[in-house]
Amino acid sequence: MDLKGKKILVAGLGITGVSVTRFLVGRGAQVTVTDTAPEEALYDRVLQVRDLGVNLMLGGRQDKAFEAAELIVLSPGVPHTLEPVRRAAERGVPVIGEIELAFRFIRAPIVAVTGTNGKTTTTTLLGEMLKESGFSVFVGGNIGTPLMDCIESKKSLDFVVAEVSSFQLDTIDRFKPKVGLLLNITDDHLDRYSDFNGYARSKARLFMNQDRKDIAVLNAADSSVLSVTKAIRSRRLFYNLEKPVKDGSWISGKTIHFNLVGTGSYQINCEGIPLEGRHNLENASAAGLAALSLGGSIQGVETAIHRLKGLPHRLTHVMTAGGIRFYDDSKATNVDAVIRALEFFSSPVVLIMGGRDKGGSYEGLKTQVQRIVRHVVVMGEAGEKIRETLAETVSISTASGMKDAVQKAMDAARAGDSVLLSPACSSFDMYASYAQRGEDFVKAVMNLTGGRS
Ligand code: UMA
Repeated sequence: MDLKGKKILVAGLGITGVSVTRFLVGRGAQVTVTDTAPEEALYDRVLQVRDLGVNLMLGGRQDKAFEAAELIVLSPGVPHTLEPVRRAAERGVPVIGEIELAFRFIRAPIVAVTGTNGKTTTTTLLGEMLKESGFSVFVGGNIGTPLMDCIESKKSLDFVVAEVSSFQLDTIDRFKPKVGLLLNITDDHLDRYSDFNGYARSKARLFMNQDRKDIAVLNAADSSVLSVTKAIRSRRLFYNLEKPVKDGSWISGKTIHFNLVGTGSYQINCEGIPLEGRHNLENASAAGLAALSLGGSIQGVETAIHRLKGLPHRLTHVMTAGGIRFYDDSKATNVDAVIRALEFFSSPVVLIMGGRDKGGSYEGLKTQVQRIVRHVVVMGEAGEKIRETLAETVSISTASGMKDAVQKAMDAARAGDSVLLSPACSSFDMYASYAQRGEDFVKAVMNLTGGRS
């Protein structure tokens, strides 16, 4: 792809925009960067690109910039359905995302992981399995490090392991992973897609350029995954099966079994691994299949499964005070993730939920809430909608912010209960990220309990 002298618009100055801008300037492109936020709000990021000689158009509408571009690179947070983007595409201007641009320059085979939940854990595990098998690996994408960042690295890479979101898949063109993993599809991001099918179709784009030599690792227990991948050309490896299979993986008790045509049969005992819960056995099965199919060793796969500790803000035990256990699950930004978290508990839970609504329904929570939740505290923009859905199932109070939410949860909890932050919503009404929300929860817990167990 020749970028020299090309007029390129980079839309969005977040982590992605900064990396893309640096890369394009390095390749001699004439870059304009737009962001709808004002300069004051983007201060740190403006500093990172200011001296690169790019044209910055910040705040307000930027239709003119879209009209002048010969190529548009969208950040994942900028919908490809925006009016100026659509008009440019209709005029024949290529509109791509960062992972597509990166794909054109990355030489190592790409392994890409998508799904509604479990992406980050699976991506991290897979990276570790390949490293433990002796390969040189870059891990990036939606996990927080743009894929572009591996291109200028001097290190020669055996594999690039990428976590990819539906937003990123919306703007691919030729992106073709050697191995693609689709973990599950449940309601999420319905504020950005017309309906569930639109979201599911976007996930299936992961496989659209794969051929018979490529591999799709698919969750056999997820009917939406099966339905959107019926027509793909790739070799399919199924996991999360109950019974032995010829080419795939199944789970019995705490043991994961792998059977791969041309590779062999293996089993791994997962008793006592740090990643708890059935869903993590599923994540480990998916990652293991991918690693083994790429030549990873069973020892490498096993070592990574036994070593990897839980990632931050995913059902993380913060502390125990006055007999009440506090858990930070701020990463649970959709209903399915909250259900998974509640399944983990066998004693009553006081649940803190809410944030920015994503357009789905909270109905799916009712069974688990009825089973194990003593009280719900709602907050943020979605608070009222959650209250309306669960009002007849459980007692509910409304909090003005995180500190108030933790206080109300402590008032409702009894010794032996757990207080769980598992919001089912994005954080963007109150915080810059789920991580910041989780940190605020931990701070409130520390303040209100005096930080003592
Ligand atoms: N912006 C515009 N116009 C718009 C919308 C946004 O100019 O119409 C601007 C915003 O003002 C902001 C910038 O775009 O300054 C932000 O861009 P971005 O939202 O794409 O954020 P990045 O910092 O580039 O982070 C993105 C991913 N963010 C999203 O998908 C929302 C990060 O995933 C990812 O780690 C990073 O690229 C590197 O690949 C985060 C995420 O929440 C963790 N992902 C969603 C999820 O996991 O559910 C998909």
